[in-house]
Amino acid sequence: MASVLTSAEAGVQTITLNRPEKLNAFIPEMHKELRRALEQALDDSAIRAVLLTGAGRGFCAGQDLAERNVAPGAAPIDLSVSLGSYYNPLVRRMRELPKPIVGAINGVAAGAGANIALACDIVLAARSASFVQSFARLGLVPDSGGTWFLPRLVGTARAMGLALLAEPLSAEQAERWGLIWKVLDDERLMPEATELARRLASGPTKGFGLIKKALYASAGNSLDAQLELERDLQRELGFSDDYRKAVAEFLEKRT
Ligand code: LHQ
Repeated sequence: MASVLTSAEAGVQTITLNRPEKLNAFIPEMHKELRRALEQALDDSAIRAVLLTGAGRGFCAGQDLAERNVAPGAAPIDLSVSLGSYYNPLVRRMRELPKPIVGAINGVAAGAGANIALACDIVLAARSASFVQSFARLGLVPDSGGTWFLPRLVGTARAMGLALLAEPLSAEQAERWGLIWKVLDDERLMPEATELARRLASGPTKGFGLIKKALYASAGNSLDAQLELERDLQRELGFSDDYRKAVAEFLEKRT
């Protein structure tokens, strides 16, 4: 059985992490399949938005720890290898994909799974979902972008509490704190996430790609640098058909 399922409809590629019996914990095969699915989303011009979710009752429990169990007396495992080979390229690919990614967080998102959820551009979560920075329980630091995303999304005080205490944060609290876009009743999650992804897929893809670029660049830029970036991106978009058509439609009072 594939550990990642994909389907495409109405411009949206739906990617479903599919190891439900292990709460969609990552093994190398799942990383490889997810990478292929995201490459396809990048290359296929008919795909204009991505919807990422998990099969079963969890979104993703992070690294499959059965694969990272060090037996007594055995040589330690170099964890940087899996970050360098899999998790870091995944987070970069998601952030750099010039198409919006909607995360539909259907259940618990733990460890790297929580931070992959936060790497999506718009995060919707089921009311029963939760976010756990479980790394400290293993004596690890939050990875997959966690130490970057958390302080930027919720501030250092809350980021530190989440990272040090490794307690589950409910979807409702995550919404109140601004960690995610919106919490939805469980049965509304997939219909609303699909509708949102389709809406994004029918919008100005080039503009959306550059909105991602600008907003994510802002975290490392001065205001001056950001103003210049906005000027450059706007120049590029001002030459696009989307802009020309949208202005004409506005002036002619068409939608
Ligand atoms: C799992 C897992 C799991 C294997 C649930 N692995 N089986 C990157 C690079 C390299 C190395 C190190 O790490 C990283 C990044 C990371 O992601 S580190 C963090 C790894 N993840 C965790 O520490 C989370 C571990 N899981 C949990 O704490 C709980 O399972 C949560 C809170 C997610 C859910 O709890 P429950 O709802 O009570 O479910 P459960 O614990 O009963 O899990 C259901 C099954 O899934 C169970 O299997 P079983 O055969 O007993 O039914 C778990 O063993 C399995 N599972 N997470 N990460």
